[in-house]
Amino acid sequence: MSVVGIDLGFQNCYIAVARSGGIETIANEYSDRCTPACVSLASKNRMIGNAAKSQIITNFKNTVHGFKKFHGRAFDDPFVQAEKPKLPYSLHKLVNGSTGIKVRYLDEDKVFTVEQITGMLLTKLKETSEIALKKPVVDCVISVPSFFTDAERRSVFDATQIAGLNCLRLINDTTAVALAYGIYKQDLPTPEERPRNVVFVDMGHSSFQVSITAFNKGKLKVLATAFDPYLGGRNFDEALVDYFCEEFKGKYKLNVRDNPRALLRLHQECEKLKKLMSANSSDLPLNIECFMNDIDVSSRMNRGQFEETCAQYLMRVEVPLKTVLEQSKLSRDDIYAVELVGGATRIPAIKERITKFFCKDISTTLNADEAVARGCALQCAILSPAFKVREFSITDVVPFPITLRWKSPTEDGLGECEVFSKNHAAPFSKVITFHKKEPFELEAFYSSPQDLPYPDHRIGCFAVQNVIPQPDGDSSKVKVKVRVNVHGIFSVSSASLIEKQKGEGEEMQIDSEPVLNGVIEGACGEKLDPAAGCSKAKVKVKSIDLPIMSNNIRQLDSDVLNNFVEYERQMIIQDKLVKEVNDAKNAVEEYVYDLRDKLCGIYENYVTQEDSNRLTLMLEDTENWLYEDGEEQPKQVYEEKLDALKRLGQPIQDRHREHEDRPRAFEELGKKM
Ligand code: ATP
Ligand code: K
Ligand code: MG
Repeated sequence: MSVVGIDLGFQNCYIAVARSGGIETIANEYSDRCTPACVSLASKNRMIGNAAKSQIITNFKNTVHGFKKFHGRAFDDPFVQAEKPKLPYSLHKLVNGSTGIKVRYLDEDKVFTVEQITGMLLTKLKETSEIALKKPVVDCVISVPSFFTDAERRSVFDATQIAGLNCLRLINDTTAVALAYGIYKQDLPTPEERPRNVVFVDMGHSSFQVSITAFNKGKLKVLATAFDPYLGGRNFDEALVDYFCEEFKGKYKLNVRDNPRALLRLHQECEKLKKLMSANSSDLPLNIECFMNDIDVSSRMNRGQFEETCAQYLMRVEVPLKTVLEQSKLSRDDIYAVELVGGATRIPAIKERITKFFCKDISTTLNADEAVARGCALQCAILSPAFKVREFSITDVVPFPITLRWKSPTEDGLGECEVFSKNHAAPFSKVITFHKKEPFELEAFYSSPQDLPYPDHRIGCFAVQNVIPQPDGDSSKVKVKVRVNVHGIFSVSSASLIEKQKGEGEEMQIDSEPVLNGVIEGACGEKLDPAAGCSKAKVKVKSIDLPIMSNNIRQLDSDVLNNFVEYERQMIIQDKLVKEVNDAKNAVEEYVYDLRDKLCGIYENYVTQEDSNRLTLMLEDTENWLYEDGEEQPKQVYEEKLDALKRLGQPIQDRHREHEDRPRAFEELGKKM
């Protein structure tokens, strides 16, 4: 069983795995530990990660990036509508109202769901881990922003299934970081002592998250989280792009926004400039050759100007810091350390604001880019029975309060109750007792829509079926279990009807308000509520499971999901075929160059002039063929071509090798004698 953690970033993804030596982040085939969250569709195959990133400008209409926030969102969602004009690729409204991504793939117009696109990215990350671990990878833990709502989490979870992964936990970014911080600390306070409170700050490309976590030996408990879901590195890039677009309009009379390629190039250059300004406070140049209409553009900026240009974003840094501190009910003096991760926290002005707010030097003891992935891998190791790792219990929080509203067709009893308050411990199950004579419906929703970074506060409807009155006509006692599971996903997970047994003479109290009993779940699954199904008085009861029909849950139907799983498999096969053909073609090309070099080099004395001339001619023909008729051929044709060349090249190589080996053999012999 493999142990893999994936940081699924808006811009950058990282993979960490457990190996004998411990947790390590792994590199992809480009020797890069960062895999860009980028998918490029083409007429024969897909490119994913680094290969896709290099297509951003050349194949801009079909190269998809910046899609993480489309998870769980409707096409008409204000955020999606605001992103749409800024994207080089097209969005499309799907039949169910969600956000589709329209591209050309295999020479056809195709609309993919965001689950499919993230599924493709996860396929790539899965393959990368399989290559590193040299075995199949299925089990993993994947990070999501702490502010992701039910719909967004369900959507990411669907994507993991499309990629054939078994996601043991969707873990919040800042919680993964907390685990990476805490698990190796030898000096944490004992459970009886006051905990060590640490602030974790993560600003990535798209969002800003903060948590305060309390550590004791062997456990961490998130006290509170806060966020600005729309503040990240990309806002700073965009501010620079705006600035230079304006400048170039006056200076060069260029309308950069009319030219998607130029705009994308400017974006890339602005991001580079932004990073340079983090390390350098002097004036820095921005030069782009042949930018638009054959014009070279150039400009300059320094850190002071950058901070001025981005003032509106820098102002927002303090807000979540304040919120998280208030929510945790701690004072600044209770904070042991402030740890920063995420690329955008490297911006000096952001660091300064955080330092100033907490009146504390900030620590960067964690790897800012890899801490999330490492935390994910650690969680995966803890959950995996095959791996021995220090026990470490994790208690996370519910980011937004959840309320249940219930109604039945004829009974009055319409009511509602907040089942999970803000910052309630999670994962967590609760049992609610109802007294009902007929089936009823439970509607779950987020009860503070004003705090929700998501336009729709509904979670879903759960119909508790087969409820009947007691034989004596009384209401039946119905126990309903609601939970926020390890992924942070809400559900009404089970319901049962408690039937009084005849002759036991039970006097039951009719509750007007439902009774709530809570049980903390273990990190890896469900523990049963000890109180469920048996009443405290010694009354004989029978418990009957009731079916629950869920409705309006924003998750893919199983048929649709199965189709996507199958389609992803086909695309993987297609990519593999294309790769094999390309590899076969490259092998011919390489052989041509290699043999040509050697014919006038090391092979010179092992081939007659006549044969050499003939072979050189043949190599030249082959090279020309590769650019013409041989440009696109089946794999077999390339293999045959290579074989034909090798039939002539091999004897020369053999003669050369034999000659080289002979003196060496004598030497060996000499040593032995
Ligand atoms: P998210 O967490 O929002 O999903 P992500 O995890 O992909 O996004 P990170 O990899 O943490 O994001 O950070 C990427 C951002 O950090 C980019 O905006 C990048 O430009 C920025 N960044 C990286 N290095 C620096 C630097 N030295 N100075 C300023 N910004 C930087
Ligand atoms: K990242
Ligand atoms: Mg991130």
